[in-house]
Amino acid sequence: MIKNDLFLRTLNGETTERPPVWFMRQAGRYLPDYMVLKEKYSFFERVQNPDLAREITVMPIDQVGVDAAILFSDILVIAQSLGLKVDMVPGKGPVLETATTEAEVAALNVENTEEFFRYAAPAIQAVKQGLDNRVPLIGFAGSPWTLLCYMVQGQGSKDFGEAKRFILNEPERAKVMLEKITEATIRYLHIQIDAGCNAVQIFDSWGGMLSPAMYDEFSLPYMERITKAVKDRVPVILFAKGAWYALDKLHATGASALGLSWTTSPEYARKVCGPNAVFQGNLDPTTLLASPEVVAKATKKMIDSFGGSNHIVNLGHGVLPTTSVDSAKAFVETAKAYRY
Ligand code: 1CP
Repeated sequence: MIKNDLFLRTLNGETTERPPVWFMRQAGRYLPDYMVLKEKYSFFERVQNPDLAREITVMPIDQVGVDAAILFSDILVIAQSLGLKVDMVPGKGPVLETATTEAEVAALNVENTEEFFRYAAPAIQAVKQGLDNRVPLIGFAGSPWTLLCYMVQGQGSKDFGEAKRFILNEPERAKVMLEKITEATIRYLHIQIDAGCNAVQIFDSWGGMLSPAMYDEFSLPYMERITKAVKDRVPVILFAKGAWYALDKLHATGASALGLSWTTSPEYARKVCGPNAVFQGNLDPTTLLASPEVVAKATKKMIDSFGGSNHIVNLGHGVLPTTSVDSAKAFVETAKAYRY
């Protein structure tokens, strides 16, 4: 039994005394103790070594007091498992081998998934020990479209122009790739759930870069397949950043909650999905650059705007590396002091 199960009860649609709170990207990025580990070990050592994965994943529980942990890993592990090299270049971000030709896409190897992720169960079990049933553990993956963005572009981008060019010029090949990413992702999520993850989130970080029609064709069907494959085992949260136009369809997948970015109003989301939908979000992450007093006020206002219950307090995207620990704490403490 998990002692603080506020997050799981909210995902289950239950009315709780206050909203649970956690941060997207809480396990890396801004905590000073993480920065020390970042200097000492490579990114994939931090992901794959059980002791490091445990220390980093548990850190925000001990230091900031959030109501859920998210496994320390990255969405790009699926590109690796499919056979593409991924380098985390300090100061630059990820640089990947790409797959765009027919032969390169054909070579992406779904059958390698279990072999590649043999490190994951020991890492997750170590994290679960470190959590000692205090709070639930969230597993995660990227959406197939967001993965394709990196696997075609080879790095982050403001517009993912190469990825867009690829799906426009080679839609059928793109769909073969999206199918393979979907299959590998479902297998990986089952590994995470088998090892003890209590919920999973799918990050469609670049979903909102697609037009509504393109979203229906290149992202939604794959998000839906993943959700249907695991939702009877654990609650699923779908976060499609900026894809406000797809909320009704994402809700219809049977996901337990939908993440909202800060450009989507809670009023609009409620109107589209109904009073029983559970939402997660959605404070603008730059708000946390302000003083703790300003953060506390903005957080309370944001919680009020969700209208009471069926809400998981979070940011509208990942916490920024320049966030101060005091402002992060003000966000968490405001949610914890709130009463419906
Ligand atoms: O060594 C480092 O600290 C490198 C920075 C870093 C970290 C801490 C990267 C490289 N990934 C991560 C961990 C990570 N990534 C987590 C778990 C830990 C945490 O809570 O921070 C999660 C959930 C992710 C998810 C992720 N990776 C997303 C989806 C969420 C989002 O922010 O939109 C995306 C798009 C990535 C790709 C990625 N990995 C790393 C970077 C710098 C990026 C962004 C690249 C870009 O587009 O510019």
